[in-house]
Amino acid sequence: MLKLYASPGACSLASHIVLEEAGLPYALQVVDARAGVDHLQRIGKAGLLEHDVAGEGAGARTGVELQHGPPPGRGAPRGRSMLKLYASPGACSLASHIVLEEAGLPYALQVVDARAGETRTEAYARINPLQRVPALDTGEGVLTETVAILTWLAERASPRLLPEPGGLEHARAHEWMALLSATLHPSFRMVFRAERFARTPEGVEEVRGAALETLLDLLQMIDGRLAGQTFALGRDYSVCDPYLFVFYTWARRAPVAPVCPPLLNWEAHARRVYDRSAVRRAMEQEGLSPL
Ligand SMILES: N[C@@H](CCC(=O)N[C@@H](CS)C(=O)NCC(=O)O)C(=O)O
Repeated sequence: MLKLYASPGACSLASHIVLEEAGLPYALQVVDARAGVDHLQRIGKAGLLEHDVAGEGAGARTGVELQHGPPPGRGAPRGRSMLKLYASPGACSLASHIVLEEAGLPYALQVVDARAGETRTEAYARINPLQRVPALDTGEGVLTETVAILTWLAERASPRLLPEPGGLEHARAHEWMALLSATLHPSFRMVFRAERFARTPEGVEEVRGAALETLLDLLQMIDGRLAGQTFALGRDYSVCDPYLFVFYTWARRAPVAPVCPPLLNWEAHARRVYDRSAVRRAMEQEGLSPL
């Protein structure tokens, strides 16, 4: 029997609705996030305890072309089906860049240096209105968001860099990617870009300090999840691994590194990932120092 842990009106409502749509039997366990404690209260028939909806009628690397500077825009001449990745050195876009190298697909790399403000140009806003990297021009349309790009590339790589859809492993891969994209990345952002979240110059250090505490907890939680694992999903390398690798390199930067406890499992994982020639090639192309 499936069991969904959900808080009223929280993001878990989406999963709850889909369980109802899917017509699968499940139990709903309410864990009220606003109450600050887990109520472990079951809802179903009378006050809504276990809910069974059954019967209620019920988703050969061939080369990289390096380009630098602000993007020329959509009308620029290029090979019709050539992929083009917009990436900033050492940014989260490095994960997509590594996967392009792994996948052996021909692509062009367009460096859009976020630190130099190149993501904030009008030309780049035409590629990604959010003015963030990565963006991947697939030839059929521009894809943004790392999770979408990694998934798209993983399905075109040979061998595939994601488990077959339908099983728990496939969902586990998405669990990793969502954790990194939606929880870990914003946490790093609040530390590295605290000035964008503080209302006053004096508030910057307060924001950074509070964000750093949350970030350190998260980093240690992820380190724990990697214990005994060769790669994120166990023995098989997947797109989750280069994505984890990028955040490991971020954890080695100030102001995180000086206060971060050792992340021994993650470090060993990062070394295994770094052993792959695709990772070294991508880092070299971005002008990054070796691990
Ligand atoms: N949710 C997006 C986040 C992308 C993102 O925040 N990219 C950063 C680099 S790591 C960026 O482009 N920053 C430019 C800026 O903030 O000006 C994803 O996962 O792709």
